[in-house]
Amino acid sequence: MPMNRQILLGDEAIALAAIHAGIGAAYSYPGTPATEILESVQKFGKDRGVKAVWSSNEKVAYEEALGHSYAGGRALVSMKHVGLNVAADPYMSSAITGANGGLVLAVADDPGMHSSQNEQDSRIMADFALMPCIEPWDQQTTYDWTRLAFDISEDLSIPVTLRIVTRLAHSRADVAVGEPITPAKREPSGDWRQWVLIPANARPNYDRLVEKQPEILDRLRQGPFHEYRTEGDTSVGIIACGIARNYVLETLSRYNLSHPLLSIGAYQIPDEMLEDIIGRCDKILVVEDGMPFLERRLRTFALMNKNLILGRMSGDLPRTGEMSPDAVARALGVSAPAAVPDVALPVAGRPPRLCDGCSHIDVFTALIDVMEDFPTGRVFGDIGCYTLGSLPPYKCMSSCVDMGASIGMAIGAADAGLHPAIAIIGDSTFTHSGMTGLLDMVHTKANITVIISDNSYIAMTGGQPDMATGEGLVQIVEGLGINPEHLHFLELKNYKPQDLAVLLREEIAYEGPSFFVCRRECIQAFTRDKKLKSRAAKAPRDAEQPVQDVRTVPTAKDAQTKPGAPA
Ligand SMILES: Cc1ncc(C[n+]2csc(CCOP(=O)(O)OP(=O)(O)O)c2C)c(N)n1
Ligand code: SF4
Repeated sequence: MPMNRQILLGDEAIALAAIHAGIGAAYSYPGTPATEILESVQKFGKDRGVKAVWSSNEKVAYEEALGHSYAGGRALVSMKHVGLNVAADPYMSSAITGANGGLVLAVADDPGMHSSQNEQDSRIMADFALMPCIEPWDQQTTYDWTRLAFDISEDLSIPVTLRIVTRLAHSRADVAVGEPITPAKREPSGDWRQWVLIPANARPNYDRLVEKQPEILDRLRQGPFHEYRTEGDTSVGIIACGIARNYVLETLSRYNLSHPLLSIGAYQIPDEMLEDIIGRCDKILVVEDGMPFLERRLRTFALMNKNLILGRMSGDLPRTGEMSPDAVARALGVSAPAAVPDVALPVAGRPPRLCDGCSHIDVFTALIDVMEDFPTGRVFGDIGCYTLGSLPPYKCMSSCVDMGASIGMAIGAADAGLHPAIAIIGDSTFTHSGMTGLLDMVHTKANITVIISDNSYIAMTGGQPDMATGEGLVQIVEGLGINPEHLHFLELKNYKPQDLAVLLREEIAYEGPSFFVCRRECIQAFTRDKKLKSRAAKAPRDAEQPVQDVRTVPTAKDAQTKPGAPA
């Protein structure tokens, strides 16, 4: 296969490989460190007719990809690890429906929680779903194995999970890339028993999934996913999963060590490889980024010899956080000084803060003013730039748990007698998973006040387009049942925070559900788009066009400026 070489991020390698494997569509909801996967499909797939869509949340993204696969096309769906919780419902059932066109889920975990609320490990999700899971160890294997994952998905008629971690997603390396292929067009699936999961169909489908497990193991055994070097000092053998292989190789080379090394790049793992290294070595060090997924399994094998397996659970490696060569070195009993000496940082560390001029600041200013009257009241927060409202100087947010949790938590707290219970949520978080909370609020006539702090973008993840803003949100909220008398839409540029505070006090006094949509654009994303537009206007032919999301929903402003556009 002819090759050319490119320097690629792990996320870019996935996108390019998926395009080269002939996907017709890619779906995602942004979330670090996976955001750049869809952005790169938009960039690389622009001229190839690949549809690249930001979905309203990860569950919808997964379902769209599954539908594409059903219809016979290859599809990529990408998300961060917590997104897979949101998509867990279709994900688990898709193991039973199986796939028609190749379907690959690229999920980016975040060990060390660089930008996440937890450290869960998607290998466990794939194991739970009984799906094949591939875990590349560098950018080259990311590219090669993503391509292979589509073939495996079609060969075995099952979605394939591709797990990467932050360090791989966000670092660059030289990658040999192959020629794109155009896979043969498949007919839409015609087998209703496969796809209609009523119990009478689901039971035999589930049996088939269980029976398929040895086939999955065989297929993964044939692939290039595991590498076993038997030479070296057998006092300790090392099993390294995914990117941890790099940390081990770096440590062995830095300290001139040699130990048997089994590198694992896919799950399930052939028993014979594990048995061989366990039989060959006195002790086994298991190095994996994320949770002690394999180590736990090996410990059960090795119950008779409790000291055989070393790793996160034995305390030889740190139980939590990102893996590193230094941690591996300490586990192997070597601890020379770090290769990179400490250098004085040119700038002092600073806590994160909202940008000057950020519209969320107006909302927090009003909230701080109002909450001074209610020392026992609480503001339930959500995830986005506005989460910074929990930190000084605002300190006016009491919770931030998962996307969309603010409204549900405020309802529960109000049910427990807490007053006022206020929820603050971003525009994208609201359309991602706040709307169902709003339905509960209306249905139970919950005595809470909700504020959408609407900045017209998904700012936290880099300013992707949102699903609805301004009037569009007001229509959704009204359509879901909020009484218009207690629904306020404030264009913040026309209001002072004191005006918002007055209205908030009035609605807190009202016993029942009330709602605010407070809108002003994110100053960063707005300025970026303005620059891109003026650059494009100056040189319409040559300008690098801003990447267009095929599903950018027209805003109320667009509707006014573009007659006839849907609102
Ligand atoms: C389930 C899940 N998916 C994705 C993310 C990544 N993420 C964090 S906040 C956010 C959306 C923020 O947008 P918005 O609510 O509009 O607030 P803004 O950042 O614009 O203030 C996203 C996508 C996440 N934390 N959890
Ligand atoms: S990026 Fe936008 S939303 Fe986020 S803090 Fe800055 S101005 Fe506010």
